[in-house]
Amino acid sequence: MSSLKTKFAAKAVPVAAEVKTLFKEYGSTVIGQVTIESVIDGMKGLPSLLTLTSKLDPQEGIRFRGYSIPELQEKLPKLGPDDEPLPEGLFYLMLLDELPTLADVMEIGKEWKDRAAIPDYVYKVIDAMPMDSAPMADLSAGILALATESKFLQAYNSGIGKKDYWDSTYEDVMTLIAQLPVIAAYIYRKHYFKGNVIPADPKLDWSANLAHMMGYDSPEIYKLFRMYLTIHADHEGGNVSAHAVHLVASALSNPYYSYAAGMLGLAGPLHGYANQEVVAWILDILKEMGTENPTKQQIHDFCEKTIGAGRVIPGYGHAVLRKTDPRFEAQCEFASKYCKGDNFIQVVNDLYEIVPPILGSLGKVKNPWPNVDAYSGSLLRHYGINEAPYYTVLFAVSRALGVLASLLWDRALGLQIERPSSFTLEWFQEKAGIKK
Ligand code: HAX
Repeated sequence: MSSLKTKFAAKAVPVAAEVKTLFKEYGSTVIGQVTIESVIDGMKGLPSLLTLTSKLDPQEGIRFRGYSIPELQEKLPKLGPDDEPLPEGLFYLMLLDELPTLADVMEIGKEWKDRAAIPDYVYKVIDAMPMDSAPMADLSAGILALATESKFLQAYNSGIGKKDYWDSTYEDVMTLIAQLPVIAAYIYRKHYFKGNVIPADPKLDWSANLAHMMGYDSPEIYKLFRMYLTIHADHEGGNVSAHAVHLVASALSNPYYSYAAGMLGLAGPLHGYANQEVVAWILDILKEMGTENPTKQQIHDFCEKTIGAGRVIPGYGHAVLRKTDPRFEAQCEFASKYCKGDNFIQVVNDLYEIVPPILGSLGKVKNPWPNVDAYSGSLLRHYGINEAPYYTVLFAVSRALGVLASLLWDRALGLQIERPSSFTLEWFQEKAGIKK
């Protein structure tokens, strides 16, 4: 057994006992109130999920096992003093609730390299997808093809008992995370480089290898990928992608099915697709104004036009956050260090000044501040990755770390099938006292 697996097994037993006590002895404790508004407004803020890996505070932003993004940048192991943390370390932290050493992180990196082989038929499935299929559809198809390899599925079919579910889930989670950069890079090269595939470099870490297999090699872009894959990893349990993974997995679907389902939620414009929409929308501004350097007034007018057309400004707003997303700030800091003089990034920075007052003036937008997706595409463009329809795939690779760490915990805690109740309109109207 790998030391990560041994440590997880040791950690999971007492935590599972705590959850059991909570359920058995304190199950009737009231923790919230369900209102008609909660239901119609998409259950926002309703305390209804148990997620250990991270918690989103509306005023402060995300904390992974209690650590903010700036704290992680300081405390997680890096390959050099001026580098970004390795996402392998964040995975360790989310799984074990302990900060890893560099040796712990290197061990995970090695385990992922050892598990990264992809069966040939998976590539054939991806190749069979038409060239105009969205890269996220290719990703989903590739992941579903991989599901035939699921150790959980095999173990379940062989009749293992509930208490052992976590063991084969661990195997799937680690293998899937290991395989994702290879599949993601394959999809990128298929769509944009005539299928001219670049093999992995065994000397590189998980993030740098993804950049390398996509065709981008420089110390700076490796740093960008380490940061990108760290900050997108998790956003507690209620966001669409994490919740969908948890929901589908609660039916004991294997990790491949569950992850693919969640990523199809990530592919929606109100979620991770926003990272590509932001870039497409800024390109529309530049095209309409006929310049690479629009004035603030021109940007302002375009924003008003977007709102006037009944559309949302992509990259702005959030269902839970009520301030500038710390993931936006981390990317902004990266850009100010490494991407000086970039016109496109200047537009992103100008938007940060222009959009919040416009959204604020509408009087209905709960959060006029930028989210993670407002910045990420412009950084990728800076390094020549201009293919916006692909961007959500990179988000999905990162999001695997959080949602699959959570799925493993779901199995270790023996969480039950999720099955809330739905009611008819008449039932709600009766409750509201409108109808008898
Ligand atoms: N531009 C214009 N209007 C906006 C807006 C924006 N960026 N954000 C919210 N609004 C509008 C809503 O559409 C809603 O209008 P109606 O009442 O007319 O329907 C109103 O303001 C109230 O919405 P809210 O309560 O503030 O926001 P929600 O919790 O309903 O939605 C969203 C949160 C993120 C979906 C929303 O802010 C939005 O559509 N943003 C743009 C898309 C985007 O950037 N998505 C990525 C979010 C982060 C993420 O998950 N990344 O993966």
